[in-house]
Amino acid sequence: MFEGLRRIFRGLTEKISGKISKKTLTEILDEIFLELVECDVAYVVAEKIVEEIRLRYEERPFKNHNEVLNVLKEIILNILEKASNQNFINEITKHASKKKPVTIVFLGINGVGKTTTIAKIAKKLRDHGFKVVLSAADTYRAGAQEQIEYHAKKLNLPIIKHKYGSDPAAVAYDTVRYAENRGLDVVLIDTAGRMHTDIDLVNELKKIVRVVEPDFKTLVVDALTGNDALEQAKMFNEQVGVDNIVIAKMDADVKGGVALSLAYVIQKPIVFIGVGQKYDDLEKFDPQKIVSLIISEAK
Ligand SMILES: Nc1nc2c(ncn2[C@@H]2O[C@H](COP(=O)(O)OP(=O)(O)OP(=O)(O)O)[C@@H](O)[C@H]2O)c(=O)[nH]1
Ligand SMILES: [Mg+2]
Repeated sequence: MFEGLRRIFRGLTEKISGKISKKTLTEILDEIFLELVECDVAYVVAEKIVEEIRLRYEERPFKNHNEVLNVLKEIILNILEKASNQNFINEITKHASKKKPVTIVFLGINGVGKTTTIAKIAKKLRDHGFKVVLSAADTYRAGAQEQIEYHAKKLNLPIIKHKYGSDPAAVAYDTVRYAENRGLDVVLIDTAGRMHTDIDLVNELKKIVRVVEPDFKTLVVDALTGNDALEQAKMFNEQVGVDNIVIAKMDADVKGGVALSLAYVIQKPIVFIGVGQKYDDLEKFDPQKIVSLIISEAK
């Protein structure tokens, strides 16, 4: 994870510790800008990083490695912290104390990791003592129901499903009723992956949202899709509304820019990152930890 960004900042640290001319600084920063963009850092975010470094250097040239590292850490932390802080489990606890069940609809394009993320979150909630039910509201993709049923069995959780081709909003609605009747705490609603440009499927999502009025609309994006993840987040937010975000497949992404881009541009809570295919491969999004992965002393 984050190897690309780590390499860029290591190189940069070497180049700007010590006295350099304004012209050299500009050349170095131009190069860094392009490297950042190649690592999936959105244009505006790369620009922000480079300008911050320039300002800080012009205020006071960096004397040594340590000074550079401290400034870079501060800049990156500021960007990551734009994703407002939200402790997912605390948030669910808070909601559940007022109204049960807490309902969460998962959104995202095909194959990003929605169903896997639901299973991981279901396990986490179950382990925290919440009574969880899964909703197989992907009635569209062949094999989708069997996939989420498999997780329900493995995790020993109830699941509500209808036939393939049936109305996903009806499945979601039935799951909420089921939870209400049994006093369950949390409903996790799986949905069919859809391109954000597919109007019919987006309308179907809107219908689910109208019918169940979820407490959270959680967008799942795939770290490997780079800048497209940002476009997806913008579109889903405009079309359906997004309350918080999970970045899946961080483990498979060597670049790392997507976390910076989403945090800075979308400014919604990033609640988890997916770091593998197993149930426990879901970590809290921790800006401090990410900064220490990205900015580290060369070894
Ligand atoms: N390495 C890695 N793989 C993941 C992660 N999350 C999901 N996957 C894998 O990504 C693939 C797609 O995951 P799904 O959960 O089926 O994705 P989906 O969004 O539900 O897909 P559709 O239902 O087809 O839209 C599977 O092979 C998962 O095992 C992750 O954090 N890391
Ligand atoms: Mg799925």
